[in-house]
Amino acid sequence: MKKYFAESELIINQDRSIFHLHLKPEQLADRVILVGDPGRVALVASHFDKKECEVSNREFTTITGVYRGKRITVLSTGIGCDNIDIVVNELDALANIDFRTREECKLLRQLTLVRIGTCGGLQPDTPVGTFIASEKSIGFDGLLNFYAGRNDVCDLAFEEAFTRHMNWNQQLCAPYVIDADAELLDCIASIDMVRGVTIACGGFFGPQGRELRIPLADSQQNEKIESFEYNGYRITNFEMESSALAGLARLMGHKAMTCCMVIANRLAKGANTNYKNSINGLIERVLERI
Ligand code: R1P
Ligand code: URA
Repeated sequence: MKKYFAESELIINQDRSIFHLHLKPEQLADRVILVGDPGRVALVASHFDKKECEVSNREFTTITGVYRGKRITVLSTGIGCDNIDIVVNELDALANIDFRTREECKLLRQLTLVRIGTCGGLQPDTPVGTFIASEKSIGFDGLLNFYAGRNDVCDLAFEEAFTRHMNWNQQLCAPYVIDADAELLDCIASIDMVRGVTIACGGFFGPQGRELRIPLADSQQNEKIESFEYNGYRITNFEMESSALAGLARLMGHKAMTCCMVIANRLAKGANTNYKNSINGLIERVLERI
């Protein structure tokens, strides 16, 4: 029996676009670039040879166009894993649910999702300006724990080693460890990118060990993270979306990965706020390789 998705579960606007993204199924390309900042969408699309459509609602701005013969959709997610839950579920619905019948499509479409973001570097060899491709992501955000099948797609041995090393506080949600799509990673992450393990946090300050006026629950968190090693892996960077993206994509059968430019190095205590031009180098690489 085919699953039917009721009006409250799959919200479709009157113009047949999906609730938050305001996109229609035919406006979505198979190759999708996700960026946090809505302003980064125009920068990516400035490389397109042809623009097909531009749609905007809330923090979600989308342009679909063609880059050297490849049809690509670029879309902003805003900040945080909560938005990734919305974006990836709505992209999957656009690709794999028939909006007229509200049933799953007979032939499923696989999307290729690449996030281009900014991040904080955690190691001496990840200075400001480094491009880091997330081979694995550790979700501090808890999102994947709400979905069935989480244990089938996560690296449970890595989770066990990490929670033991961190002396994990049971008041926090369980961290989950998820791999990027291996084939996609090989396409995108050439020698000009460091492959690493990324922690995706549910916040920019406390969850990433930034202490302003309020003391942190664990003042040693970042030192423990920086010294963690498991099977040759060490943790390279903090951002806020890669784990939710890799995890949901894996459960849905899409290919996904994240690459970010380091704009702050937490060890050297330096930051670059003038990064908007230099991230163009990362965008050009992804457009060539996707
Ligand atoms: C925080 O400043 C934001 O920057 C990073 C984080 O993941 C978070 O979204 O990525 P973006 O530059 O893609 O937004
Ligand atoms: N984005 C983050 O989430 N953290 C940083 O330190 C920099 C960018």
